Amino acid sequence: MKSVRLAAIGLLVAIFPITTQAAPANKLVVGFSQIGAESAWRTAETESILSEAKKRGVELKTSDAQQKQENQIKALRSFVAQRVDVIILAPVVETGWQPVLREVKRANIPVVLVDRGINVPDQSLYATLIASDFVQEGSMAAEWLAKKLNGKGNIVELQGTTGAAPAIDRKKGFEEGIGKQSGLKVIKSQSGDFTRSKGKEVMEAFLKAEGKNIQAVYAHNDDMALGAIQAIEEAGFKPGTDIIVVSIDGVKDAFHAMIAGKLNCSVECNPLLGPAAFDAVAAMLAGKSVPKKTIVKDELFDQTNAKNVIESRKY
Ligand code: GYE
Repeated sequence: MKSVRLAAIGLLVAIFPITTQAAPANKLVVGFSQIGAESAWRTAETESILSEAKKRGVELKTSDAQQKQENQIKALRSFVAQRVDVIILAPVVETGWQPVLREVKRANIPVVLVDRGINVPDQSLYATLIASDFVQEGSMAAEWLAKKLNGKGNIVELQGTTGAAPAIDRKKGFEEGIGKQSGLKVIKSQSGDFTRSKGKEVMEAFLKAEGKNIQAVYAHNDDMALGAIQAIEEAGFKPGTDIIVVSIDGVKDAFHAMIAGKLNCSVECNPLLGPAAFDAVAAMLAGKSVPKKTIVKDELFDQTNAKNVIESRKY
């Protein structure tokens, strides 16, 4: 992919490098504020947006916020200053967006939210949200685990980034799911920030504190589960057997871990949002109305079907 670095917008660029896919003048210009590169899911989403922009001949300005909302706010302001036509925003957390989105609205730039939702009293501050149903993902994981444990056991939970929609909703959906089973208890719950290294670190602490008391791990994403699997092995237990491991995303490495017997189940969360995001952009620019929310459908995979579907997985 050909990308050139914008040179002339001073300090903002120095701190938050914005890369641009070159395109002829008068082409559509879209600003994409991405959260970071914390997980394999995130990388797949970025690639999907980049390749779809390229395919459609859209000039894309991309900014990586390194998991920090303040960086995303600065990126949005720089997109306004550069007068982009549309902004695609993957918001790291749910709250705190109202002031900057007001500025974006005043500049008449429509906002397409991808993958995570936000909490704003004024719904007119964004045009549309394209995302999975995270509450449902959490309850799918809970139902699967409840069955596996016959409704009895101690669970430790690795939460996603604090304040992020998928962390809040996957916790909620899981609690609702196991709530019905009185023998299931979440004995520890902490954020692993959706990363492999943090997932490992938090799991090490859980194992130190609870050891053999832990029957299962519920991780809000595959990367944290893969980190936890390492911690479990290093502590001398067998992941997938001594401790059941359930997570969300359905990335390739999760399929490899299921086939290896170390991960038990992964609820899919589709990151390939580029086509839907740019369909929404095109519809809006053509003056058509877009739905306020488009829910991406997800499936569940476990050790019984991982082998049969791994070849067909696209991320
Ligand atoms: O599950 C996780 C990522 O926002 C749905 O963010 C996304 C989540 C995804 O880092 O792996």
